[in-house]
Amino acid sequence: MSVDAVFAAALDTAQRTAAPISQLSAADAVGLDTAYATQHALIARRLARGERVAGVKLGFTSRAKAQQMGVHDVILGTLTDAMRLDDGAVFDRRSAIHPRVEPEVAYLLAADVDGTAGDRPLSSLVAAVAPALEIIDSRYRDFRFSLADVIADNASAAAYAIGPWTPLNRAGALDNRAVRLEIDGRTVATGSTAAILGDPGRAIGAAARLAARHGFTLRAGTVLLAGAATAALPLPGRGVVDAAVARLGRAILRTDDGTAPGAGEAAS
Ligand code: 0L1
Ligand code: MG
Repeated sequence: MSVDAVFAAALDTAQRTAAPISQLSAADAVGLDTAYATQHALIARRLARGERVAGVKLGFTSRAKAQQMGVHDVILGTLTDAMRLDDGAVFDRRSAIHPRVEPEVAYLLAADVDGTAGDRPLSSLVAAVAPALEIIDSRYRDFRFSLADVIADNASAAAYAIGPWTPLNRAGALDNRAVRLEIDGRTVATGSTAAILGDPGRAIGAAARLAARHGFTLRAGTVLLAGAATAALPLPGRGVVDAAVARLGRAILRTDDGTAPGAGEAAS
């Protein structure tokens, strides 16, 4: 078996059993080409089980997060239909290792996007925009990884929910919208869409560039998660998570870890 197939099998098992593994790069020097080849092999395993590609996601789009991780470029991951939660649906916390949640902006692609997208107007590439929530879950122990590790691990993608779509021509400028993340009605993080590459519209060109370089295909009708507008926060065992983007709306998901409501709370 090739090295990417071996890594992909280990990551696949870690995701399916919610059991963390050691970093790949601890055992081997992994380059970016091998990392993306591993991600493609990992997704091929999911497609062989009947999942379908639903889009892509960008990671490390905020300067603060990129600096924190010591990286200088964004990364691309693959979304499948099995990761998609209906707006307001329940995510089974037990299916993940140490999930975190972050508020995002999602784009619905209006056209197939290739490496020239950075030179084309956004209006020719995007049909609609929406608030979104992404659940990330590193398959590596303690959420620790190198850049190659996290690319191989599909940019930590676990699940996502998308709120109501607004046609792009009615959405207005998106470069500095207030974003609020709430858990059980309490604001736990605030930020701005400006944290996403300075303007989330730049996500299309960035995704197109990485897609052309690393063998992804961005199809009309699929989704791009542009990146996080705040830091990612630990996903509670039970609760309601809400991402609000000013004048765009909210995306909502619920979590459940199988415990009875109120379990673990101090008796009053
Ligand atoms: O969606 C993201 O920004 C996550 C990218 C991977 C890094 C991480 O797991 O924090
Ligand atoms: Mg994200």
